[in-house]
Amino acid sequence: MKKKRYNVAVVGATGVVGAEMVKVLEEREFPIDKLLPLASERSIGKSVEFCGREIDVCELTPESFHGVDVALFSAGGSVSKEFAPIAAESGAVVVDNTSAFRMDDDVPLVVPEVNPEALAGYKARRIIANPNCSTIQMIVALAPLHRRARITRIVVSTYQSVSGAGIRAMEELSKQSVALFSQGECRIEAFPHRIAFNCIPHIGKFLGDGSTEEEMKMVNETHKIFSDPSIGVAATAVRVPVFCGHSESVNVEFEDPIDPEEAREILSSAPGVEVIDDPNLCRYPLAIDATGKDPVYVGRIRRDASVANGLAMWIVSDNLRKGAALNAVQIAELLIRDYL
Ligand code: L14
Repeated sequence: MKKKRYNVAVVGATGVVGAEMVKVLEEREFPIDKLLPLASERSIGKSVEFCGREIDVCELTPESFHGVDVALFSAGGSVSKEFAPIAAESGAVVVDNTSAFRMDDDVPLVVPEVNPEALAGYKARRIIANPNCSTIQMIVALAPLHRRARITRIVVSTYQSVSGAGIRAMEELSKQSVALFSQGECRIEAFPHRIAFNCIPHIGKFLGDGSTEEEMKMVNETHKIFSDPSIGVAATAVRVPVFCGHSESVNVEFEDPIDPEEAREILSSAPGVEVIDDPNLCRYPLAIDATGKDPVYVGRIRRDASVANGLAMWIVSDNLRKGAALNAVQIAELLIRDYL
């Protein structure tokens, strides 16, 4: 018989994404029997608020997962590498928000609006990977256009907020901003350079070829989710002094002709997408408007006349919601609907 309620663990519950996961689970009324917030020893004594109750955070140990049906992980790649297989072994299905397993052939990488069918592959290891925030919002907006006219090449530059890098990174942006206005000391810890009033073209480690990890994630994950490694993807990932919400300038080349009006129409009825595109009224997507919201916002849709079938657009979403917590919870929703 189908279970009606599930025991759900959130690993990294005291982090920025973990807290958002707990919030999204509550908002969407995920059918939870027991919520189990897990974190490292440092967070013991803390609690999370869930459905009007305070729930104590428990220390993550190999024994944490007995009786857990679904485990959402967002405590960093090394924690996932160590504990996700243990959770799976204990009988839970893991939805992992880190990059630990994304490119493993036997782990599905899922964006529910785009490739829900891939979820079936979870049975091999009982692990499902949640893509990178910048990949998710780009692919939610591009998938409906890809279905219509087939994408051959994508050139993307990101304008990524600091919240993806955690609470300390958010505090660093505030503190530096205050310091710069008051001749205080400007400490640099969370990023390689000062982030206040600056743009840093460096997210993740540099790889041997001059690109960064974040950029290569966008390339490789796009290929995997679209099941098409032939799509050209050129990405530049930039950190900007924005607290929440990633923005992306995206130029797309298609096999078949597609004009801006048709793209606008397709995107207007696409799941998870909202078009905001009225330049005459200064209406286009903005990170500050996307914060706390679910959709992927698309605007500035126009022809890219530098190639045969080209479009340019501006894609914005809350990196903590659709880019992380919301997508993970949507995966869990599909999982219980179809498999648990
Ligand atoms: O791949 O630093 O999930 O903003 C998400 C946060 C990569 C880094 C991922 C950041 C990470 C990113």
